[in-house]
Amino acid sequence: MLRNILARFSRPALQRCTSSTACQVVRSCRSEKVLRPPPACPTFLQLRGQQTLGSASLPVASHFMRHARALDEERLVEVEWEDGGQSLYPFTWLRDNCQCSLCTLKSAQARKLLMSDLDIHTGIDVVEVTNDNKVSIVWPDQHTSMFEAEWLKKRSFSQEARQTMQEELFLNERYHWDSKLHIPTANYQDVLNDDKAALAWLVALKRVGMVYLKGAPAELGQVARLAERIGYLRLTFYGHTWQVQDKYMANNVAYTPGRLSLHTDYPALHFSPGVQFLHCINQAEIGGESEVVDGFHTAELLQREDPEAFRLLTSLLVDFTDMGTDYCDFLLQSKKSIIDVNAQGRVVRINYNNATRDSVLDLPVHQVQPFYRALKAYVDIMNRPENVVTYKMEPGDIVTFDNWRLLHGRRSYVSRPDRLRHLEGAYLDWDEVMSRLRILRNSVDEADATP
Ligand code: OGA
Ligand code: NM2
Ligand code: ZN
Ligand code: ZN
Repeated sequence: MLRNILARFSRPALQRCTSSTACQVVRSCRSEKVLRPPPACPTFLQLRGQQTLGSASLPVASHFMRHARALDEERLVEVEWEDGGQSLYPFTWLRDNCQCSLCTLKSAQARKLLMSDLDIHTGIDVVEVTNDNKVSIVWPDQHTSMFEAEWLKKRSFSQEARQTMQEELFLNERYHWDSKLHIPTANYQDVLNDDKAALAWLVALKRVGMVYLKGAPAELGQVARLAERIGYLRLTFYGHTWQVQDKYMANNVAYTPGRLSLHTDYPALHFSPGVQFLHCINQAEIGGESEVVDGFHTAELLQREDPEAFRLLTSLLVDFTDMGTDYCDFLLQSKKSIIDVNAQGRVVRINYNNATRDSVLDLPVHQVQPFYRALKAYVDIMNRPENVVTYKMEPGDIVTFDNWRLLHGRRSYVSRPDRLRHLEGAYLDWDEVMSRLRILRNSVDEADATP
């Protein structure tokens, strides 16, 4: 069941997924279900109904226009579609988005028209539907604009159309999980070589927050190759890629054999890395198991169970610090709330590493104990066995995950010089990952549409 769900995420049209090999690309490594959507998210069934991933990017059946007219009072153009539906487009928006070569640089798909040249009170002289299914507009200064039906349809201002478009662009619907998660798994070589496998990987990375890749060579350089498959990696003070090993005079607790409690990486950066890759080159014989938790799921549990703690963790700014020498010398300071929510109150990022949380705490004295109580409440929820997924990486395994969402940890291990535990890591940002996802989706769609 999960396999189908994940495969479906990666496909532009649900019904086209049935026997395709893309369905096999990302699969769960344990059997039977568990992605449980939170109450705030649509259920699988609802998502199925919406078909949000693909409807706008598919080679859709043409939308024909019956009629277009100017509503001069409201300064809106009303388009009537063949199916009887109507869409409204503001005059100002239409003028701003004229597609002619004076107003748009075609080679960059970018606006040439300057804001200073846009009349935001413009009227319309003539509007009509042409024989080749375009809206033609003549503006009062006799400038002419042409808009294709498909182009207009996708940009409809209705609530439903906007939601469909935003979902296609950003894949914001997420699947929350607990300890019963079957980590989506794909083959490393497939992801490098096959576009459908790469697309399935990135879609599951966005939707679920984590994908396990198996079958990489147990040698350095693989996280960099994987980053190049996407675009480029994110350089930080720990280097382009970094080696998680027991190091003498470690500049980070990660470079010791000690236990790492559940954390997100690098809250000491105001813009922390969105995505993390960890590649196991060598594993310890004793210890070194990995733990992961869905930070969004657990944040929503906190919100439900302890609203006051949630309020404090989403509002109080906590200081983080990191200092040392690696790529070069560094002395970072940041201020973040442990849980970031967006304007709609939805959890969008977790910022928490207990090792780099600063002893400088910029709070009035009476807020200190309430802050600790709130943080403890969140950490207690994270650590509940029903929320934690545990696994032990083997040489050649790569875990790829959403560092804005997952908290990850590592059990302590017995360090042996003759069998050094060694992971190679790299960071990326979500903009680059989503860019590759959109490009892959377009090319996979096109390949599928070609008979
Ligand atoms: C880290 C980390 C995990 C591990 O280096 O930040 O989380 O298994 N490492 O060593
Ligand atoms: N490393 C693994 O926030 C952190 O310090 C996470 C970063 C050292 C690159 C660890
Ligand atoms: Zn123009
Ligand atoms: Zn880490």
